[in-house]
Amino acid sequence: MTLTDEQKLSLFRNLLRAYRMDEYACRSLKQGAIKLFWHSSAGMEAVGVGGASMLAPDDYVWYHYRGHGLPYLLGRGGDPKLLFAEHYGKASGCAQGRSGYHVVAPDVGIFGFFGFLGAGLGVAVGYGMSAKRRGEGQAVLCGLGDGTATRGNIHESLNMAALWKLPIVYLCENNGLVVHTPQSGTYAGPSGDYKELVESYGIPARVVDGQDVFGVAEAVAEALRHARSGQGPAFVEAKTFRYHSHTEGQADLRYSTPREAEGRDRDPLGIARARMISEGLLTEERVEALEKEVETEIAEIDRFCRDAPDFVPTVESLHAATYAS
Ligand SMILES: Cc1ncc(C[n+]2csc(CCOP(=O)(O)OP(=O)(O)O)c2C)c(N)n1
Repeated sequence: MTLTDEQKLSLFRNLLRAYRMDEYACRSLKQGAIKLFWHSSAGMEAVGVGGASMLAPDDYVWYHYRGHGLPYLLGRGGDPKLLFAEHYGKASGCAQGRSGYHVVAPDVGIFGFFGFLGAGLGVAVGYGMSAKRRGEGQAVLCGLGDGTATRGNIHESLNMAALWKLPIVYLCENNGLVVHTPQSGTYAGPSGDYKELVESYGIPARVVDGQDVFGVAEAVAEALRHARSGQGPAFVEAKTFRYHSHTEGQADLRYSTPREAEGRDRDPLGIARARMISEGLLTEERVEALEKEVETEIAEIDRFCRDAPDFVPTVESLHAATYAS
């Protein structure tokens, strides 16, 4: 699949937004404006942005939790104001501030998230079944980390999706770390690729450079074509790099070595920027102008979040959000 110039521009713009908004989230957490925590996606934004951008409007997404779904939400065209207001614990957040960090955006096919890693693997099968039964060509994008890929239910999910030929694209964000344990301590597969495990279920799998937003987008677009054709699921494994520690602000989880410096030569924004300029799709001045636009958008988000009314928990409101009656 060859991306159009328009698609490349949109991918670049959303990557830039994901990148700068992650920085904003890290700052806001430090200032105490974000209440709970932030699992930064810094260094990994190209995977969610690239993958989610290739979906059709009525497709479904179960996102990988880094950046709390922000790269996927932006790729889908969702509204980041509501995500941030949720993190600020505001009543105008996407879950009325009740969750503090779980993102829901039904307008773009994001129906929630689970604190329990891998739960989305099972739910994606259900969404895949529903899409297949309705026969309207919908697909499901199921993001997961490499640690999540070592959970037992990966087998149930891959097995049933393959058996029932469900239209699911798995997008594995392989950053080689589970909290701070390297992949060599969590996965026995000899090559370190999940591809070999996935292919044993007869599911086509591809390993791509997760730092290249265009490469991820092309691979996911191809995988979606396969999934929609009735041949069953496909798996894309994006090798990526996490800059920050597991979550922001947890001193005990800080790296002893500066990973950020280590990964800078594979920086997703730097790679995309260089490519856009070398292909003549952007100039330095235009990139600067886009940076300014994103800065303005972030200032508006900040104002929106700070001005919004707080979520005030009451027994009734918590009950209403949890039970049907
Ligand atoms: C079932 C379950 N076990 C453990 C955790 C705690 N936990 C949260 S994130 C995480 C690491 C996940 O690693 P990975 O899937 O590779 O994603 P990454 O953080 O590397 O992007 C763990 C162990 C959890 N949320 N759920």
